[in-house]
Amino acid sequence: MASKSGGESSLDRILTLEIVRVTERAAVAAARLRGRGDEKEADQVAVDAMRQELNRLPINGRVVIGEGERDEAPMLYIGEEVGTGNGPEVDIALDPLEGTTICAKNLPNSLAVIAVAEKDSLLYAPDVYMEKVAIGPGFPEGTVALDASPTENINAVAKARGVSVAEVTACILDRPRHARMIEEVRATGAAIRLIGDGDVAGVIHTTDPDETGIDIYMGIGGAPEGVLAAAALRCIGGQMQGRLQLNTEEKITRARTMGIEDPLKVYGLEEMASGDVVFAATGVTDGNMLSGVRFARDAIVTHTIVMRSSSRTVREIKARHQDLGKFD
Ligand code: VTB
Repeated sequence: MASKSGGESSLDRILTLEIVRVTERAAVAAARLRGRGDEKEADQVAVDAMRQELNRLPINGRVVIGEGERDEAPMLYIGEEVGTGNGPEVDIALDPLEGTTICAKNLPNSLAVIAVAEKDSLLYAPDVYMEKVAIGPGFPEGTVALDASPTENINAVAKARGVSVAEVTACILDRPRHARMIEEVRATGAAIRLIGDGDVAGVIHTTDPDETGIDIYMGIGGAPEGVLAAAALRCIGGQMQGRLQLNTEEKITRARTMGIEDPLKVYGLEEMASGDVVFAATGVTDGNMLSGVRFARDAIVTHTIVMRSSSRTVREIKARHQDLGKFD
């Protein structure tokens, strides 16, 4: 069996490069619809493209975080089997277009995202909200926690970095549900980067504050996006906690059928994504870390970050695709 701490793993290292094609292809498809105001269509073309490419991968894959339940998502639904069927059994979390609204409005940081993990190593999160807090690598373990207040978390980050609170920037989704949190964070003297969507990118941005200007992510976003972000942090490093928002009997029951017994549980990084995992994200629109797809006269240029938890290698792949027919 695969080891959980590096070393041997059922994931083939070749996959680390193979999955780049999957997000590249989804990103190119979605990028053609950037700024057209049609979120549904942009999502649909990204799903189609990702699925086609995914089915070429030499894996025995099962979608565990996908476009939704089978009856609501015709493709890449939870439980769908993908890949050629010849290869390791793996779990897949994906979001062919994370930030559909961002893409439709041609705003920064929409991505095509996938994580491929050893079987049974990703949290099977229902499609509910998740409360999240995340920081990048280089902090003492336990610097931030969901049970701490936003003020305490901001102060802890400032203290650990040896800077004043005024030099800390928190990334928060711009939603009415965050009004109190936003007020509290501003009262500390910290700055806030409000984002319209795209909290997978928001969490990843904490891993490179010099580049992105973001030190901490906090607030309530989608649970599937939480698992994807956790998979990314397992590879780059960083800390994250998540708590599902199971606030109705119906949600608690649904979660129980997915194996979640304690509705109030705080999940650490390793509990959301354990074992070996590879993660890739290609920029659709320009962003703080990744450039969006460029349509040049004779080529399509994509920018992807791809990484693997067992080796902690983080690669950036800027690809110039000259055979444009392959995207048809
Ligand atoms: C966030 C955001 C996503 O969903 O997770 C958000 O990062 C949460 O849901 O891009 P609400 O929009 O209901 O607040 C997305 O917007 C994608 O669905």
